[in-house]
Amino acid sequence: MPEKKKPVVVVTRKLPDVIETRMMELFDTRLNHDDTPPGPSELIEAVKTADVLVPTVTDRIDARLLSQAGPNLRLIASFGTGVDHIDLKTARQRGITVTNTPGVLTEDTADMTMALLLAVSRRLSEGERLVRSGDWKGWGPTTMLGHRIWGKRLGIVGLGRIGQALAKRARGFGLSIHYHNRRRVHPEIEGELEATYWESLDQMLARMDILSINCPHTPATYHLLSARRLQLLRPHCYIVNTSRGEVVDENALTRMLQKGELAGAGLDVFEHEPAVNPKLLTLDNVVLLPHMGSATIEGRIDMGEKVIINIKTFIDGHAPPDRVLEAMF
Ligand code: 8YV
Repeated sequence: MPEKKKPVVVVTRKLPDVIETRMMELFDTRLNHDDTPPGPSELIEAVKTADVLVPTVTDRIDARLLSQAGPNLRLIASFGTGVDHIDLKTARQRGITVTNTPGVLTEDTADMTMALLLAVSRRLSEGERLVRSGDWKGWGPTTMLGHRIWGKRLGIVGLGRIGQALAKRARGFGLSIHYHNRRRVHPEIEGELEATYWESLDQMLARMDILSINCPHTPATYHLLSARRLQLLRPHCYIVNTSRGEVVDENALTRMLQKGELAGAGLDVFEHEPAVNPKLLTLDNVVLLPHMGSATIEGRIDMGEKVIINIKTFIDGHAPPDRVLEAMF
């Protein structure tokens, strides 16, 4: 019997070696060895030739690109949890299944959120810059004072998987947990986290000491933290974002930080990545990271394994475990 033709899988970025090796064994895989993000023409070529496309957050899979897809493209197995870079509606209309990699980056992202929360409130980056500058004159009773987080109120916008993992950690640091969600979480989870639900985001904002953004970016959450809502936060409040830059109006946030209308911000994500509002770079009260919330070796391998399982089950004729449905977002 002739051997079944392997599906053509186009991977847009460099993935961990073990993942790439396994993909080469299983599929007719086209890798990106030097990790240069593909330009528009390379993406068009990819969707024309692939049976399966494996993009990441840095690839814009919009309606225009999908309109150029060849008849073989049946699956987009994204390497990542967020799917705001993919036009899900157009994919569905064209009969293309979309999968993602949920669950495996929850703990790493929650760790990074907690790290940013501490870094901004205790001025870690500023302190480090001071030591490295050689200008440190020694300990002083009133130098480098930050704010205590124990006993403060943490408002979580989006108490999903990552939000809950953050809440568990934050409780250990003595923070009380407040949250706003589209839907209230199960009473058992609320009880376990001793979390207070705020149906009104506006009301919650006005009462928090620290705010963490943990909801996905969707049309409904674009600029959820608008200029008007940011104004509801009190001037001593810190804001942390490890979700997507688009959820917060970055210009409005920057203006408030400049004017001292907010105490500080810890940002791992930006509205126009990799571009960062240049004014943010000049501020001392912000900690800025290059979208590294889930960047652990273990996490990347787990994500790759999820991608492989999704492709394998799909080509074997089954529903892949991490199918993304528009209604989920
Ligand atoms: C990933 C992320 O590293 O998965 C996500 O949604 O934001 C990141 O942590 C990235 O998306 C990989 O494509």
